[in-house]
Amino acid sequence: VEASIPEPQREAWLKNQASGFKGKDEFEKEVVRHVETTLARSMFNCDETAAYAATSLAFRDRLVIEWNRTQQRQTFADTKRVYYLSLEFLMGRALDNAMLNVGDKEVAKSGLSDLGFRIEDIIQQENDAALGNGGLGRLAACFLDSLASLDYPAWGYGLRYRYGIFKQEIIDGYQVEVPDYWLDFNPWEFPRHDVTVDIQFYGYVKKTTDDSGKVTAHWEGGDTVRAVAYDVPIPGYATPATNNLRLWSSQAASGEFDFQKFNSGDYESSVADQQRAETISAVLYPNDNLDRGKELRLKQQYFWVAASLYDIVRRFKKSKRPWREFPDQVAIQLNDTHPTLAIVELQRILIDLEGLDWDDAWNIVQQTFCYTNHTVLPEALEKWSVGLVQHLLPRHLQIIYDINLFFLQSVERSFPKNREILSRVSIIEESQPKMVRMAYLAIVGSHKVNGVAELHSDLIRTTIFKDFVTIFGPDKFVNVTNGITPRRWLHQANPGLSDLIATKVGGPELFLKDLTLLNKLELSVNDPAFRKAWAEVKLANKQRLADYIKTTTGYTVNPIALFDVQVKRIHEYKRQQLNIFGVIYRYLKLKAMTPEERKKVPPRVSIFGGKAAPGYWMAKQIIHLINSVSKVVNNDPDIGDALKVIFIEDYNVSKAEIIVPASDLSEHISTAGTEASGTSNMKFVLNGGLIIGTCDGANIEITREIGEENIFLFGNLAEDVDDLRHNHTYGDHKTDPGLDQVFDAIHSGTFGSVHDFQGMISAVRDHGDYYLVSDDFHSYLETQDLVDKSYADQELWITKCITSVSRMGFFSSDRCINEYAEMMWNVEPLQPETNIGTKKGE
Ligand code: GPW
Repeated sequence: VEASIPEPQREAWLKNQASGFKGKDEFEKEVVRHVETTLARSMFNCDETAAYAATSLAFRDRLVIEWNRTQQRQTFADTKRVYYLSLEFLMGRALDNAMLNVGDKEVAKSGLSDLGFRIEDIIQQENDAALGNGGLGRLAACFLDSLASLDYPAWGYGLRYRYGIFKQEIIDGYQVEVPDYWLDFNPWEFPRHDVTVDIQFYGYVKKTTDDSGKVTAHWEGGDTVRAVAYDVPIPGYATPATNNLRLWSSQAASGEFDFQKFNSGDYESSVADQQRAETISAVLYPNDNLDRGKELRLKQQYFWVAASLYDIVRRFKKSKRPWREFPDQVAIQLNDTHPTLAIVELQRILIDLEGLDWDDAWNIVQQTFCYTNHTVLPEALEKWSVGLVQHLLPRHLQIIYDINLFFLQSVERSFPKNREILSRVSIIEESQPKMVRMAYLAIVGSHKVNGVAELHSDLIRTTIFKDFVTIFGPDKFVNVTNGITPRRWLHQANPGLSDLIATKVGGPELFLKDLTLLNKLELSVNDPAFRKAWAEVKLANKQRLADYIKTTTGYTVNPIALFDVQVKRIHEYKRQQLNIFGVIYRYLKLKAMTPEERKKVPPRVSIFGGKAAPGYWMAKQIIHLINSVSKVVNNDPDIGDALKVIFIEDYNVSKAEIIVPASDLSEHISTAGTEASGTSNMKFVLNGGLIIGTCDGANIEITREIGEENIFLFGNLAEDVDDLRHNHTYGDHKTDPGLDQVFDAIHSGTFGSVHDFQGMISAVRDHGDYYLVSDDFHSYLETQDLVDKSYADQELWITKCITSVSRMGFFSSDRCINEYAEMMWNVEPLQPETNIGTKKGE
């Protein structure tokens, strides 16, 4: 159906184009209008929630205008687009970001004040969009911000979960999960009830042969579920460019089937069908760095991938280009292996539905896809049982087998008579049951594969993907070190520091667009007024966190104390246990001191936060120990301000925005070789905090950038981990004596029943200490002592902080996105000035 308005009627449209508010009076008018009409309320019935809604709608109106223009511009320009496929987008709140990017936050501030509200309170009304677990999901969100800010024509594709990551409550020291029903009111999404795709599951494959002998496969039968698009505008900073994030929601495919059931009185079963369909996009799987192989998860993956590809192909087909030009128009980035079925689905579309030859189709597929690996942990590498794939996606399994056959044949040609390599690289693992190795499929179906920090990229090339480097050559495997958006993680989270920096390096619209400009700060490192202002900003941020801790936990912490922070998902490889054992050691030492001695110890606040996957028993035990230690230490009259231990409940993006700017020291202490990159390490340093960390992930590059003298590194190196583990099992291995003291204290019941923490102790003493907690304990304690000494010299400490910030420009996600664009996607920005004009007949 032609939806375009004919030429003669367009004048009426042009003269009535929407524009959004200009200036404070119009802003106020728009807010009042939205309260009174959109929300049907009044000044006698306008709470902060309503003010939030109306403010958001006023900014949304402005956003949407640029969004429409950007989409039109991209359509007319007809250039190559990037599609970022991610099962997770950990967006956080949108209003503050919209105000920053649309501009006019000041207008909103004074307008809201006229209307009786404080802008900070209004911003806090919004629920976080928490459609992700941790680093991987937040990286996707930072990438969307950079793609828009750099004017790249790009779309994100994901799932519209009804429930994001669960909310964490701590009850009696234990984690309790509460559902996150965030969609209650969400002004940032636009349902597109006209953009739907019907997705098929189960069924069987029939093959037909035509007169020329060509065989075609037909996937028939099974169930159908409808995907409905929900679009979220993604505004760029200091550019009108506004990209689109399309999230799919599942519904029952409206069918006569349901209707017939309903009419025949089978109402309950028709409702059950409806609910089964809606289940697909109902909830985010809460596992971080862990693959559990659940059927519903595979359904989610195919549902999202198939809907997204249908959409991408539909858009391409409008251009009427030949298929071989598909990779000139489309780059698809796979965020980890979760969307790997997209490779198989595109091959299926091309051969079964579009009639291309296998080889032509496969060339197009390989030229289209790129894959990012985010972990080397074996338990996180996705595998699906052949039986499950066969059952759910029978045609896809056939194609996977064919991909594998042709791949292994080509390997055989290059490495004749090497049976070993064939079984090692086979996409099908010949285990019981047989498994599809998704990472291998992703590598074979892509033209580039990247790791997310230098060490990690080296590790994948030399360990888990070694054979593939031999087969495809080294150029296929590249590194793109992760980054973070300075808009949210400096300017929004830390306006005090951002404003101070602006006085030295030029306005925010300069350094927030080119973060390397921070290096100008180094010229001011000895400027007394600047240093004083720097210290004041940090103290104010610490006071803000101290207030937050007081209201949420009841504990009083002294903002003068060193704030030592570890906030991230709870995982044995991230080693929160090392941190809390270190805290216990410190506590025991304090207890053994005289009051006079204790007064000389630099006071510390150890702050933890993070969620455990609901089924991860050991991670839950770690949370319980932290809370138990917190209770004992914080209520011990001998200790006072010398040590406080705080667990912040329900760590999420919005809480990170309060916590990150307030840290003096943050902990990034994973067992060497296990954390692919880490990204909060970058956030903390960018906000003027120092790091204690292992030689792992991006810590190594942070060290290279800021200088060894500005970071507290400790522990064993990645290259020694295997030998150490071997020695745990086969050598005579003793627990570190300091750690033994800690275990003795736990055993004596100081922190409650030993039984509750026995698992954590056994992991070290009896089960091989896989994460090297004991091996690194001494080095960790020594380095913490060095931290205390350094912090005592505040002048030197501030010099370290300022110097570090000035050297953090490399870690902007803008740099990352430019690297992806050049090395992997071959796409260029589309400058908003370029006025392509209106095509005839469009
Ligand atoms: F296992 N990451 C994550 F690789 O947050 F899939 N969740 C995950 O499930 C995985 C990785 C996966 C993280 C890495 O742990 C972290 O080191 C990295 O900085 C981040 O992904 C972004 O690359």
